[in-house]
Amino acid sequence: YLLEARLKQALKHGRLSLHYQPVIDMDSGMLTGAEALVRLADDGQAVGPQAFIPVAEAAGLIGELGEWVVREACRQHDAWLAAGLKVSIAINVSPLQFREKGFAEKMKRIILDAQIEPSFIQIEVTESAVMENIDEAIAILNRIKSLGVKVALDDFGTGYSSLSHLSSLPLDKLKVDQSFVRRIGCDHSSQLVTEAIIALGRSLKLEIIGEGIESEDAFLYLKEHGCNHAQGYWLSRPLPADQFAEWCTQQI
Ligand code: G
Ligand code: G
Ligand code: MN
Ligand code: NA
Repeated sequence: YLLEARLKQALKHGRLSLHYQPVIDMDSGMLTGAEALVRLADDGQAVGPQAFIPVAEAAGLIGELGEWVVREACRQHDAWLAAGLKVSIAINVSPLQFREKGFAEKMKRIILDAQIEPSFIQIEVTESAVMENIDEAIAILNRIKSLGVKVALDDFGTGYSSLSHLSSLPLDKLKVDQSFVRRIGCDHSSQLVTEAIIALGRSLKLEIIGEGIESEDAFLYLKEHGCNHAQGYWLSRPLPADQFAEWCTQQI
């Protein structure tokens, strides 16, 4: 399979890169972090992670790819720090990677190697990944949290969370799924779901991130309803590291 061969080559020769999408505090407008999003950086046709992550999973390459992403994010955090820019970085973890034996230990190793402050790293796990086996998920998340790494529940609202399970998960943040946020202003029921998610998250003392914000209207709506952090094309698309740093300096 073509994409699989291409991925293997990219991993072997370091032809992957991370793009970074800013996340800001809704009240102050200050940067609160960046979400790292992996890209294939070879000279083949552009293919996004939506297409190649499932291939990496099926081919047994996701462990290696995921490890590269964590290492690269730590390296970039350190490079920005040296340049006077303190950026928390959120890393997407696929369900398979999350359940791979020794995942938390691997994270620990990488963070120790990189000598960075663990609280500047956050993992994003999807609701469906976590709810599949709740007791196992809680155990893994507790190990991650004990390292000092932050945890966000991604794509919230699309899976099948039971509310009692949600309250038993050791989480820091909740990301409202883009499908609701993008329909703010044109679909009343999406607004109601968004409001309910924010209220639920806040009652569990979680910080709420609204992602997929594509308009000022959506931004203001979320802010008014108690959302804490904002992410989306209206603020910035995911950017290569150098452009991200530039974006940050223009914000000040
Ligand atoms: O920008 P976007 O096209 O980057 O990402 C599409 C999807 O791919 C999203 O669901 C995102 O969570 C996922 N994704 C992006 N980067 C990574 C990564 O490094 N690891 C995993 N597991 N998923 C990622
Ligand atoms: O599944 P996850 O939440 O990790 O998805 C991140 C994906 O969302 C990335 O592909 C990123 O490029 C994309 N994304 C981020 N902001 C927006 C936005 O405002 N609109 C749309 N359509 N996609 C967005
Ligand atoms: Mn994400
Ligand atoms: Na998401």
